Amino acid sequence: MRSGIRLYSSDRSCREPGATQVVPAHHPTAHVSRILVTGAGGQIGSELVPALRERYGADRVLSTDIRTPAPDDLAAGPFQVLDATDPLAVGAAAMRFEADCIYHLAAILSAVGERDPKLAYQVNMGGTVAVLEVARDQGLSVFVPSSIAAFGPTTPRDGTPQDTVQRPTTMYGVTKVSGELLCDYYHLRYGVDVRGLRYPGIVSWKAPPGGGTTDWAVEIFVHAARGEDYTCFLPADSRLDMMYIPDALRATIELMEADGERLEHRNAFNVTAMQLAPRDLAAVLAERVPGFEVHYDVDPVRAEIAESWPDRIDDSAAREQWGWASRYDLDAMVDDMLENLRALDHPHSEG
Ligand code: NAD
Ligand code: AKB
Repeated sequence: MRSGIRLYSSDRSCREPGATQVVPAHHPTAHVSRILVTGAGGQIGSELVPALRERYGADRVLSTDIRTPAPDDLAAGPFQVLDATDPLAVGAAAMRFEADCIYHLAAILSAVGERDPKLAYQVNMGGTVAVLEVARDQGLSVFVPSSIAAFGPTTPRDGTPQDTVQRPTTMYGVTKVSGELLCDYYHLRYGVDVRGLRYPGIVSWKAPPGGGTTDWAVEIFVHAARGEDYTCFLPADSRLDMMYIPDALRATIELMEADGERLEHRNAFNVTAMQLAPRDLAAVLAERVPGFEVHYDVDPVRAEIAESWPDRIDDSAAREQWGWASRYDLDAMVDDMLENLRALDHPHSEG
């Protein structure tokens, strides 16, 4: 059990001030968090920040990114332009905001990372080290997401265990494994309460995805909601783990609120909700959108990346150690995605 060799015990996870609609309260002892979120303008951050604000209070969550958000998002709570790879700037922002927790989302994703591996290395490793150093210095807790990309072609593909071979073949994956190890090191060596999830591909409707291999699973919905056919860049049978954003947000907050003493693992937990290939989603969408068709124009780079990732990861460690369970299955996700996208005036599209 890894926690048995912990050098210090300074668990300062983000505890809730009171029950909200996002996740049920776990802790009777209210510890009111002040949270700094890096990379907050991305696919996950643009939904995690509102969820955190709903739970902890709008003025207790500082949204930061290198990009300035849209005016509506700016009005919703505090925002600061912040380069997550600059430790002095991150440290000053955390100090000024009196943060006790950082959710570190700033990253370059897999497809963009293969186009510019040096940038992926600089942002992903530079950002993670900067945030961990600030956390060590100021005694903050930290959430650092990993990914199914932390696995590689020599990893067992079906029922991928929590602890297994991790030899990824993308720069993104290399930074994710290195990030997991660094997070474990800062926990063991300095007692930093750092936790992480290996997110699968995240399906969401609010913000476009940021340049990953699983982006097709968002783009296909945007096209279907507009009544347009979709041309997919992965092969029809390329199956990967996926999760709908409400489950991803809940997993994130539940992990950060979990009792640290129960966590044998920390960086990072396998979590999944469903396994999807383009063919599967195409079939379910065609049932709901008459005439909807998916065509294939396979991008060999992204197809090879997808081929190197597992088909189905085993998330039993998360289930056992902090009670993780997904709620959205394929049908529930499809209905909710279509409803939300159709309600938008101009559904985004990267496709
Ligand atoms: P995204 O690409 O949509 O957003 C990343 C954000 O980081 C962007 O808003 C970008 O402007 C910002 N950013 C880039 N460089 C920065 C820097 N130097 N300083 C500050 N901000 C910077 O990514 P996402 O999908 O929201 O992913 C968030 C985290 O979750 C990442 O660590 C990613 O690896 C992980 N993850 C995402 C998925 C997914 O399907 N979305 C799956 C697995 C893991
Ligand atoms: C990507 O495709 O790069 C991300 C991920 C699974 O980490 N969505």
